[in-house]
Amino acid sequence: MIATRPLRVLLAHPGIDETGARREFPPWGVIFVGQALARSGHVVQVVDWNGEPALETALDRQVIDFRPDILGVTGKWGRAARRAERLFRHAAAHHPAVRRVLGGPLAATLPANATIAALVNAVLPGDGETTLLRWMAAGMPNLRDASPAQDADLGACCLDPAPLFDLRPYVRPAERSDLDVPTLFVSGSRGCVARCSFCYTLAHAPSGLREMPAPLLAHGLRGLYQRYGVTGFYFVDDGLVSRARWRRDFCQELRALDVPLLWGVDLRTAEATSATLGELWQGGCRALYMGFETADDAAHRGMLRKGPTAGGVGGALQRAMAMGFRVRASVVIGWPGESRTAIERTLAAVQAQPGLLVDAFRYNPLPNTPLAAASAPQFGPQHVYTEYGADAPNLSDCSDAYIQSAWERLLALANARNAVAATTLT
Ligand code: B12
Ligand code: SF4
Repeated sequence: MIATRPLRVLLAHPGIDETGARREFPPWGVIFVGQALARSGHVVQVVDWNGEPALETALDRQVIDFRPDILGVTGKWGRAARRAERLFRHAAAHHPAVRRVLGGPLAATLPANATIAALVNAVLPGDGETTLLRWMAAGMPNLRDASPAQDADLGACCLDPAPLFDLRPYVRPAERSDLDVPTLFVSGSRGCVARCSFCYTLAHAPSGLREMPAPLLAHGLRGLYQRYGVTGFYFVDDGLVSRARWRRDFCQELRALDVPLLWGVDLRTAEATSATLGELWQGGCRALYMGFETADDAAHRGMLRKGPTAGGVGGALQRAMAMGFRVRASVVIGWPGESRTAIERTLAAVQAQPGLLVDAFRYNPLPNTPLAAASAPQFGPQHVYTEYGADAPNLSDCSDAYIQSAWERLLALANARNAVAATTLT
């Protein structure tokens, strides 16, 4: 997989903030892609443009200083899509010799009519480490319908990207991680074991979960502790601890380390048995992100295809909180055909769990996901700009006015909860 000559590749995360340059989440996607390209002899520059107001000027500067052959950008729905589009539009108009590539979650869920699709030479879904190298080796052709690559060697990922990228600005007192120690957000896997009908992972990583080898990951965390003094890690992964054997190995590796590390991770409610929770706790896990989605357990098993949860979804959250985990849950209203009664039940269920931190969402139909198969094609070329919030289309059985008021109540609840939690952090 070697291109004819070393190429110069500028890899950018466009970020989501228009100003502020906040450094909270390292752009792991382009970091790992950059590592793979560098290992293959290419010359790489990785930039995080979160909070950069003058994206176009920043790109001009990189083109003059770094002289890239390729501009690769991580694509995600919402503000990130808008910012990626700005970069591609400017590059196409002012630096047409630079080949333009869109990767990341947006590449797997990109509507064919999206404005951004016409501004790039290639759309590469799945693992960028392999898909980008293959595209380069093929002579950088125009390419739209690539199938998602799922063959990156996760044993070659390195959690410390120095000197390619500096993680120091991302070590923070962890407002979002819910760990009370200096924390880094890290990534240790790809894909997910589950098949939820509304989720991008089916399109992005259809073959399921792949983890970094447990000893390598534990060793990587120890290295980050040594270099940056971080004692907390939050995994941004979708399903890192789903497989029992890997989870056991990882927890064992962490217990065997000579440094006390705390960590947090996403956990499916269906997996939150007392035994699994106990195992995670023993391994130093203290914070969990769980998909509550709706209080309607039948919808969980049916429409959402999330599988059965022992004692119901609310029961799983309670179990985890009772053991001492700090739990944050994604709560979604506006599911297709959802009734007012169902939404009120969800709001009441969240209200009834005072210790629960809440991420509030409105359902947004993503193309290439089973639940959106019927609805997604009807939206226009700007659909990729929608957040899972106030501007999401209303596919429920309720009026726009009711959805708006329910959304405001959910947001108020989430903000109040999360503000209280933030003040408890040291
Ligand atoms: C951290 C995170 C955030 C952070 C900020 C991220 C940032 N730095 O800007 C916060 C909390 C702010 C956030 C917010 C939102 N997020 Co978010 N977030 C994530 C999360 C958890 C981790 C991203 C990550 O680092 N992954 C690890 C790396 C290794 O994976 P990766 O980025 O996919 O990269 C690989 C490939 O995609 C590819 N690749 C990546 N970049 C490139 C570039 C090129 C050129 C190529 C070829 C390949 C390539 O190669 C990489 C290595 O294999 C993901 C879920 C996830 N696990 O990925 C969701 C996710 C990206 N978020 C998502 C969404 C929807 C949102 C929101 C819109 C939700 C909302 N409130 O409405 C908001 C708004 C964000 C926005 N408008 O951009 C969706 C995106 C769906 C989609 N199809 O676009 C995801 C996938 C979650 C989900 N399950 O739905 N998010
Ligand atoms: S468990 Fe989460 S990441 Fe996995 S398929 Fe379901 S919603 Fe997606």
